[in-house]
Amino acid sequence: MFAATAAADENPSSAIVCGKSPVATGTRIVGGQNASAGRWPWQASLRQFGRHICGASLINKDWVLCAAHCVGFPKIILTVVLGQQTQQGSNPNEVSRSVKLIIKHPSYDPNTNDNDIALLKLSSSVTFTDFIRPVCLAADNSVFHSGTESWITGWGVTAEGESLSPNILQEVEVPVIGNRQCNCLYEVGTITDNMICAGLLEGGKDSCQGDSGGPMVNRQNTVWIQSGIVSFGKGCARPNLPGVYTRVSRYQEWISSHVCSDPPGFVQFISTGADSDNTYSCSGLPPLPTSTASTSRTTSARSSSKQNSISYFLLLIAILFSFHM
Ligand code: 4AZ
Repeated sequence: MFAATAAADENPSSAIVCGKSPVATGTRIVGGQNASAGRWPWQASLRQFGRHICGASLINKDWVLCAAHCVGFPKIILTVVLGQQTQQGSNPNEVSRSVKLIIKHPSYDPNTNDNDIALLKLSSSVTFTDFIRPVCLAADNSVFHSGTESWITGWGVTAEGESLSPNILQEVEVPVIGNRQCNCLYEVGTITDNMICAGLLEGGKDSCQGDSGGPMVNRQNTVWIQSGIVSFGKGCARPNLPGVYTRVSRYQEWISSHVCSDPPGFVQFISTGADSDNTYSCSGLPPLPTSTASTSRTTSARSSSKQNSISYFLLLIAILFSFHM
């Protein structure tokens, strides 16, 4: 009895422990700040020949979530490092694993960045500590309204065009920008339902090269829920060009189909009130998905069928008239 409890505490299920940061409070990431050790215990560094190439996030004891565009390399040259605060120097809490399996989403499209998601299985399980813990994942019925405050973390460069990465993990807070508005800011059609945008319209805060694959998270009560995976953007921190993230909630089924033992914690993220994005419009966007819009669409469908009847009637008159001639 005692032994069973102790064993359960040593390796508790990911769905129960997910998303709890032992560091209560705290902003390269562009425009961010140094993160304190242990604040983002799911943050992983994906390394190629020992060099940081991308971020990733721990979702249970055996798997990290990453971007498909990060894993174009053979698994033999990749390692996943967890529990790090700095890229260089000694990290007493650091644990490193090689990669046993890479599962890229079968519908990943490198041209459009659609479905930019991949799962990496670690060579052996990790033990959770205050510095190594899984994040919760946004369940498929999650809703993120425009303005929802989100945090992104990573060792990516701190300015567009820079080549040197920061040593200390960076964090930055940015609001969600709804898909309608984000489509208007990029070219309409660029932002699919599998993506979620976040950033400041005035620019200055963003993810950047080297942050790819890493998590965007949102706090709900006491747990952190991953809503996005750093995917792409036009430059970094430019005004009116927010960062674009893979929308994690669209992949609950896909993730669950591959990660079977110790299932990750899927948590529904709820936004309350009205979403200002629903009334956002620009040319080229489909009609507003509001009830008035759907009513007017029904009306216009009805009126167009009425117009059709009139046309047929006139055509019939014309045919009858031509017979009389
Ligand atoms: C990159 O090159 C990259 N501002 C990642 C994120 C963003 C831009 C570029 C978003 O990995």
